[in-house]
Amino acid sequence: MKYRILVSLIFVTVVFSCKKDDDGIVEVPPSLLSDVAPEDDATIKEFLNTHFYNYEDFDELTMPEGFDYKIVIDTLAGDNAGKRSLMEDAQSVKIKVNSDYLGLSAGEEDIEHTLYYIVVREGGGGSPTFADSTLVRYQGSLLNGNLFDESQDFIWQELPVTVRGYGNGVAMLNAGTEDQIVENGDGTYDILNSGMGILVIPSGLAYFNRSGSSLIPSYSPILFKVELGLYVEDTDLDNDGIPSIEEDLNGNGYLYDDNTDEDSFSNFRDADDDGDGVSTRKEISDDNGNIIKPYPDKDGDGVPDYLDPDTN
Ligand SMILES: [Ca+2]
Ligand SMILES: [Ca+2]
Ligand SMILES: [Ca+2]
Ligand SMILES: [Ca+2]
Repeated sequence: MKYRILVSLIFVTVVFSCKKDDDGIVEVPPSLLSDVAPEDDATIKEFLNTHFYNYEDFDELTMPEGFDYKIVIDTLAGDNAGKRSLMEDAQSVKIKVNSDYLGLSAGEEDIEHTLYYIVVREGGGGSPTFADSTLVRYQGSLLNGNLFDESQDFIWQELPVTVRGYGNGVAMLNAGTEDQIVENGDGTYDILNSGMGILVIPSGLAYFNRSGSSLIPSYSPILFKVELGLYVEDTDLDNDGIPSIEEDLNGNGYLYDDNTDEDSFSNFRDADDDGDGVSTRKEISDDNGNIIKPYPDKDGDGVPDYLDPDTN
């Protein structure tokens, strides 16, 4: 017992004290989500209220000849002082975050975060879920405009990425449709009815105290310009027969915290979700390989076989 107390005291000292390590670098304890979330929200609102995007270029009536459909953000100042602010076009969603999601031991639960998004161009197709695969072009930057990542060509991207707010934000946009793909003759292509938007993400839905790269300081809200070309409906990333969206068992819009057998693979990447040695696909299929709905529950305990290590 004494030993356990000693161990936890050492743990507390190491994790929470400000100390100089061997390199002379001062370690700062992680800030609290509940402190950072309102600070980020104030920073983001200030940004949205003092900036605008080239919405007139996207309006058919005022679109310049040969417009390249690039989103440009600038400050509301000088000649542009009278433009419509980003805030006037912004919509938002609230997402609750626990500290353990960020690998922190602060024990904070359900800290509310606001994700802002602006639909710049309504896509002609449907909308993905946060669990789908999407064809996107994107630019990621800090609120001061410093670019940290981009893809100028369309790439396929699985939305359950590390930056949680990104997946939840892209899921608010509509994609284009395949019949509107036009080849440019140089290997690239455009999708004429793609959806376009701006996402502004608080750090608690992004990298928080981790710096995402040398270009992203800790506790940075980040911004993405996204063009959503296409998406795959009911993406099944581990090909186990259960669509990824259904592998969000606790229904919180996040896939990494659902892990029935507590192995190193979250359910959406685990082909044997309950770790009983029988694949999920086998546990939900008949002898001909057809998936049975509702999913079989042999012992009738309310837990389907594929999530129940007692049955298969
Ligand atoms: Ca989840
Ligand atoms: Ca699975
Ligand atoms: Ca299984
Ligand atoms: Ca089972």
